[in-house]
Amino acid sequence: MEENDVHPEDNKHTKNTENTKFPVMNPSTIQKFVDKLPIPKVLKPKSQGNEYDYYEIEMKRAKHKFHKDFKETEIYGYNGIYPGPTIETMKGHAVTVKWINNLPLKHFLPVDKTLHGAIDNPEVRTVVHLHGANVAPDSDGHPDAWFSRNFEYTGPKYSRQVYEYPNQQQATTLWYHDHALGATRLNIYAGLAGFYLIHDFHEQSLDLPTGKYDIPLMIQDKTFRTDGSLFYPENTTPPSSVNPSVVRAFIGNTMVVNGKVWPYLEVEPRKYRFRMLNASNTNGFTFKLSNGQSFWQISTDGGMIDESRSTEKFPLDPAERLDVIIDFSGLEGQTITLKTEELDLQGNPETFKEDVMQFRVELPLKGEDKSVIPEELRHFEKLHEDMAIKTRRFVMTQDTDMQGRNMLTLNHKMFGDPATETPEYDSIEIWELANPVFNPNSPLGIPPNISHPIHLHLVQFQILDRREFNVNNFNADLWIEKGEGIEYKPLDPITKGLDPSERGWKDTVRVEPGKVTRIIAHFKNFTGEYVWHCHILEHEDHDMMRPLRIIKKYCD
Ligand SMILES: [Cu+2]
Repeated sequence: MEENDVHPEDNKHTKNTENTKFPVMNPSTIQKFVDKLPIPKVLKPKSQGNEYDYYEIEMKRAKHKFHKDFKETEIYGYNGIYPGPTIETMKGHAVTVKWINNLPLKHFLPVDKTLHGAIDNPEVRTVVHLHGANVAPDSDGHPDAWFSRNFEYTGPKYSRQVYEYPNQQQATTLWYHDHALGATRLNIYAGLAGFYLIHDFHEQSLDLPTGKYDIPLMIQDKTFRTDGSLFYPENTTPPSSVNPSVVRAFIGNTMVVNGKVWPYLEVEPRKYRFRMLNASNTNGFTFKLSNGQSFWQISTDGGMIDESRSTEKFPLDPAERLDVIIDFSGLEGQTITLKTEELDLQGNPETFKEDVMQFRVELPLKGEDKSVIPEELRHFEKLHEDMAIKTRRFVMTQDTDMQGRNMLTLNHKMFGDPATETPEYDSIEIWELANPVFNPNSPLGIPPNISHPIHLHLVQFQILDRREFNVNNFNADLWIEKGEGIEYKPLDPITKGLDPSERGWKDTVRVEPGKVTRIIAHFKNFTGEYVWHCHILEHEDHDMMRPLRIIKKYCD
């Protein structure tokens, strides 16, 4: 694996390791559950108004303590902290943020200078995307709207310093993170990610656990060197002509929650709401509890589902969110571990990453738990197939870049190719996303069974179904063109091939191997230039991203 692929220049930009290469830390040497789970602080606005609040957030290099036994680690953080500060707001109350880049010009992680956006541009470029938000294009954090320190260098789509978030959508768990073209995988891995929570009156009327009983969990896999620094691979296998070079997948060997490696949380014997976010670069996880207890799911990416549902486990791919209630009442004195059910890319069990964090039911109950798990949560407005005026079809494809490296693409198109996804304003479309399984023995070395978490900016959509097809008898071109050349397998009429946890508003969907996943979206509220892409950061940085242009309808 890439983990052994250490380059002498790896630590060039860290202070205390000049020309020294520290090996990758063996995760078995790290003591688990010795650090308290940090809860990111809610940021106070710089000024408050009736119509909007104004914030300033500065991206800074900082030192961060990932584990009590580690030395301090160099990170990039919003306001110098990781995770970044949480922004909380009410629906209908706008937020404006001046995003300031005060980062160094040279990156401390290995920069691939051949990727789109990276050629002839400063190493450290940033732009902030509020993931899942319905915002105007010039505040969306277009990957080409990047800026370097003090706005000295800016990308071709850069237009403003202060971003505006109208917050007209329902209560939900969003997250903000870096989105600079060709640098996103490094910037998010370096620490540039934080929570953004929208509340509304309906949510407040439901008596859900709130305040200190409502906790966001940012879950990421990371790998460290023995000096405590963050490890990110330099090169790919097979050898590439480029060094450092983007990798096809990054799989860390530890689990980090809210910035601590394998933390614990002391809880009262009562109900808690956890807003779970998988903010990993590549890795998807299926979560469960060590005592077999059920979670109560109350939301998907875009907000509340119609009815709460009990589930023993649920999957979360990169960028997906899901809010759950865990009821610890009656569990006094017990320790429950949040676990994953994982296989690594080679199909072996993930020895270290099966543990995520611990809940210790050790705190005394402070007053009666008056929170409830409502059966009915919110009326859910279903988008029906016959509302769609257009169907588009996409295949997760493979190509070769200018350097001869293999890459993943969407319909064999590069990010810089002219926009083809141009929905009309206020129109509803169905998108069909096919993921053929590639030959596992092919020299491409791409894991054959990987799902691509496809993310559309601007909209929350719904998943219609996910249907298996015969990958050995698939004519991709004919299918894209005419919807023919495909042999579908039968679809379960009840489940429609979906996990029960994904029935709700989504902004990111798992395009699973060997299947066609169909989504339906209403492109409304704004027109202009957005993007859609795979949220495996190593894929989006290497062209698995396309323009999404919402165009005005012309009246006759
Ligand atoms: Cu992907």
